[in-house]
Amino acid sequence: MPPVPHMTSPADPGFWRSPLRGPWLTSVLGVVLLLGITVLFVTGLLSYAAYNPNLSPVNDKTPDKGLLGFYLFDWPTDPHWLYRLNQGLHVTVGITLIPVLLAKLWSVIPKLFALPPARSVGHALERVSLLLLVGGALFEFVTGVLNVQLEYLFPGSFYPLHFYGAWVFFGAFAAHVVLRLPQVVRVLREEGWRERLRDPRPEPADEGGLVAPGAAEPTVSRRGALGMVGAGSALLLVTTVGQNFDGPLRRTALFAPHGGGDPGSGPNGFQINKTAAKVGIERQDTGELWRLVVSGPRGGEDVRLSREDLLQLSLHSAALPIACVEGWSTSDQWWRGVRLRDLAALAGFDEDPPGVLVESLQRRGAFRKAALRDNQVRDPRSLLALQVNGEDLSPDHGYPARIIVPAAPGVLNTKWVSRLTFGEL
Ligand SMILES: Nc1nc2c(c(=O)[nH]1)N[C@H]1C(S)=C(S)[C@@H](COP(=O)(O)O)O[C@H]1N2
Ligand SMILES: [Mo]
Repeated sequence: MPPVPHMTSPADPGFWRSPLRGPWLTSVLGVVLLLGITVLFVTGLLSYAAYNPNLSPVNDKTPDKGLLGFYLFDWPTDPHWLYRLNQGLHVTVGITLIPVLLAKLWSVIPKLFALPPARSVGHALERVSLLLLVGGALFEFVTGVLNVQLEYLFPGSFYPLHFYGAWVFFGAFAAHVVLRLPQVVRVLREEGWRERLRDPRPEPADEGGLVAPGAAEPTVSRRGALGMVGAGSALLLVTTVGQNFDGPLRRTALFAPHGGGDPGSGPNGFQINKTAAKVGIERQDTGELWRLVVSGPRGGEDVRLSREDLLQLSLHSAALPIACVEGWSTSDQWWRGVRLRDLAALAGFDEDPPGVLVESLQRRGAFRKAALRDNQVRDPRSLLALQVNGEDLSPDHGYPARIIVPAAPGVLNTKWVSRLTFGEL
């Protein structure tokens, strides 16, 4: 039958003809998103706390996080894989949910175009909240994916964007869940899974207007449609999750950033995003003339140490991963170096060492400075590492010295360290 000419506007219910659309399909996808987005929100907030944003303005330039930062707490150093797990979950779940999110948006798209724009004040408010919901979801997923893919497209501004966006999105999301959950429970109870999956016919007409009045003949079953969404998610999962490991598994992470190229094998053969060359670290900066400057706050003398001097100090080992906010991480590596708390003692803090401001000799690009909290300085596994896996650090891993702290986000593990200032935070 040729299309009826006057049924061409998306605002017309007859425009949308898929027999699959209906409350049941939307509810199933909604339940998956409810679980997944809750994981994203919780791991996202934790990730932000892990970044020591309260030690601003060094770590974080989010202005007036004020009320939204109410929950911030001192990020612990145990278990040492805490950030690795948290961020692995955040990024992996986020990427895996993309097909589900798109399917969910597809399932309700007729509503986006429905006219009149508002039938009542209540209806108008609901539609505004849906705009925040859809806009917020797209914004969070797009900024998240861009950040993961392009290695901090917006280093300074990603955190505030993604953080504020998360709160707006989650507010609208929570309201949406409260409003819709009763209906979801009812629809899923009444319709039953098996029957609905098998039944190729449209769902019974609904008040919300999701079911197409003039539905076309089915070309794919609900089982097939959900199967395709699931297959899409599974494909993203298996091509993403490998970035949480080293070696051959990492090579299965097709979409993971490969900024530093192949790290090769050997003691220093684990993931590198930013190479020394990329951030302009020159050989002479890290050679004989390099000194670590350690200072305390009270106008005392700075202590200047060469790499030889550091190697004469008491050296300790710790097995710790690097785990980036982008969701990739390494397995535990054996780091060896000087304890941060021993360096604090050199700066005059024999007991109860305070936090420290770490500065790199790097002159351009982001992450040249990071602030660590007192609990991080005190942990005996927190090191100014000089070696890794039994060999000197490679230039790309931060030679002559880098920070490594248990359970901390990678961005706090400053490479090419040149100065430690204790107690000024
Ligand atoms: N000086 C300096 N240290 C740095 C960085 C940097 O860009 N410059 N990147 C940080 C980030 S974001 C991570 S995840 C870890 C590991 O990064 P890499 O893969 O570039 O070694 O190092 C951190 N230390
Ligand atoms: Mo990172």
